[in-house]
Amino acid sequence: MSQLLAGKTALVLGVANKWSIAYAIAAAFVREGASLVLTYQGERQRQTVEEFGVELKAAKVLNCDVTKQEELDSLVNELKSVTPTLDAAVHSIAFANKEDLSRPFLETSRDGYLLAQEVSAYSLVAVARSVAPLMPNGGSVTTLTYLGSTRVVQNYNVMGVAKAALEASVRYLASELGPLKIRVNAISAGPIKTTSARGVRDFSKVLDGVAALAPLRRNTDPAEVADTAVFLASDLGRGVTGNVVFVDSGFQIVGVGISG
Ligand code: 1JT
Repeated sequence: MSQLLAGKTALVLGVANKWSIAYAIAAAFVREGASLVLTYQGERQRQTVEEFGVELKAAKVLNCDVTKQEELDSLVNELKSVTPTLDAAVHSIAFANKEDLSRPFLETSRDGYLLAQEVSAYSLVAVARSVAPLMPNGGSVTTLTYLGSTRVVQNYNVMGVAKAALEASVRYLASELGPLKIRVNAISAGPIKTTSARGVRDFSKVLDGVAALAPLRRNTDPAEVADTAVFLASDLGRGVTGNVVFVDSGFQIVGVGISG
């Protein structure tokens, strides 16, 4: 397109497979001229992500489980040997137990709640702390969120609470990292049929309901989310920090809708 990220190096965490939002973002970053470092979580995903690394001509593909501080520390060390500085980081990571996305929220276990918070919200703080020293010229950190953070969305439950913490973390991080010229933002994507979402009960009905009511009368394409991630990581986004940018066909503005 227009090489919006020419000369920039980006770290993308959260590629698991072809349907991952992080994969669409990595592909768009490469299209715009960025050099990539990808991470995978554990041996099970190693081969898949390494293949994407070859396809996308990534400078490096590294292991990183964001719940382990020592893995984040070694990620930083390995990053230093790949690139002197980093310009952008994309955090596209979330997890909750499947039963916590179907049982009543009231039944959420202590462990399930803490797990969702650790993987889906605290990890952004840990990643930002790790990458900030690699951004001496400033940079951009972008995470992915969902409307269930501020509205009650059936079944989203413990993930909604984790995304609320994630969005608040974006604001506090943006405030503290702003003086270092590091911007921190979230993209709130409309529902997308990723592998994570496939396990969610009645997800196809959610997609149909959203497409019927959204101003654009369709669902969200991962490529649209990726293009907004390009904007935020690029110089075009230089004045934007601490924000939640909705890429959801406009669904979030609708109060009472009449479908059809
Ligand atoms: C996780 C999952 C995080 C699914 C997610 C997610 N963020 C968005 N989705 C998709 C989704 C899910 C529901 C929904 C709308 C979108 C699954 C596993 C762990 C993390 O409800 C209408 C439930």
